[in-house]
Amino acid sequence: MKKLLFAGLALATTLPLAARDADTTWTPKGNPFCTHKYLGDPAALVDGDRLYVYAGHDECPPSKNHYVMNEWCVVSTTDMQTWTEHAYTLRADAFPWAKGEAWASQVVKKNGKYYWFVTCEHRTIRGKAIGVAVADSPLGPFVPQPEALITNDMTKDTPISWDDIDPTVHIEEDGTAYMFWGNQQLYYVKLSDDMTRLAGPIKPVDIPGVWQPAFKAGNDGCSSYTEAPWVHKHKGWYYLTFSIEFPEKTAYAVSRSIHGPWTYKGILNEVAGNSNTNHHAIVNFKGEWYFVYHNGGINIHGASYRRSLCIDRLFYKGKGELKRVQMTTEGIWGKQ
Ligand code: FUB
Repeated sequence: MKKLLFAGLALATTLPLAARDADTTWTPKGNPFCTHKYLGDPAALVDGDRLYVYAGHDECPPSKNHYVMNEWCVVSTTDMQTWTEHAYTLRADAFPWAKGEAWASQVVKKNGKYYWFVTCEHRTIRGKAIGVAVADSPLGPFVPQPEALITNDMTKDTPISWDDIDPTVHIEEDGTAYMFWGNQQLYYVKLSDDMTRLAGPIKPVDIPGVWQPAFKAGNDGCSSYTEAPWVHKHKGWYYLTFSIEFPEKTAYAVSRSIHGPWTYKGILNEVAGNSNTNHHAIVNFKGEWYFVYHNGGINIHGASYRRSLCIDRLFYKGKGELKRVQMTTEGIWGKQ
């Protein structure tokens, strides 16, 4: 196990320390908090006394500007101070139906099993698709299911081939799971009890005040939905957070039911430094709420296609409202 003790952000550079056969530990001093590797699209899971953050590996060379993403990585902590990047990675080409491209993902736990929902380019059906891999441990090994759950030919609300991306799964108290996803158009569907099949029709999600192609009538003066949904529940309110516009901000809507109706509440997080995307996760860990996100802030070469993980606090105002996130360099490690 390698120990990295960063003396400060001045040392935050791309260190060649991410050996695949060994865990790597370090103690962050601020945001971005993981600086030895470019990672984007964070998804958070609390299991036992550990917080896991699953993220896509941005491998785009500094001379290029497009996504090069072949695998997802896992970092975790028990105290927010000491972090570990685990040797285990899940590769997009491990999915038999996928051509590659490890876009956004999320891991959820149900009945003692772990389900890693992923976005990849489909091998035979043009466009992005969503699939799932299953494991007995949060660190795998995850076994990819043979077929994709959602393919581009199943959704017709946009003409684009990348509308089926960014899965996020919310599990109700009774165990019923719903998956939300989508670029430009937000969709949701009920999942089967074993989480590996659809258990109902795909439905578009209407958020009045947020423009999506299927809801053209509401276009006047609306923000436009882009991607990256996340659903969580707090004190009887469902919070649906998602990226709007481009470059992206995170916005949110609330409801008393997972099925809506959703009330748009506006911006939660502004454009994140040096990144055109604003992918996030919201998680409660040991009694505190956190906003996990990416920016392009690694010195050197950080950018929209070489993103890095950040964490700041999330606060509720009450009555279904959130305080706007304050992105900070100190993150959760400096004075609040
Ligand atoms: O990482 C590729 C894509 O960028 C994700 O799927 C989107 O959410 C955006 O972050």
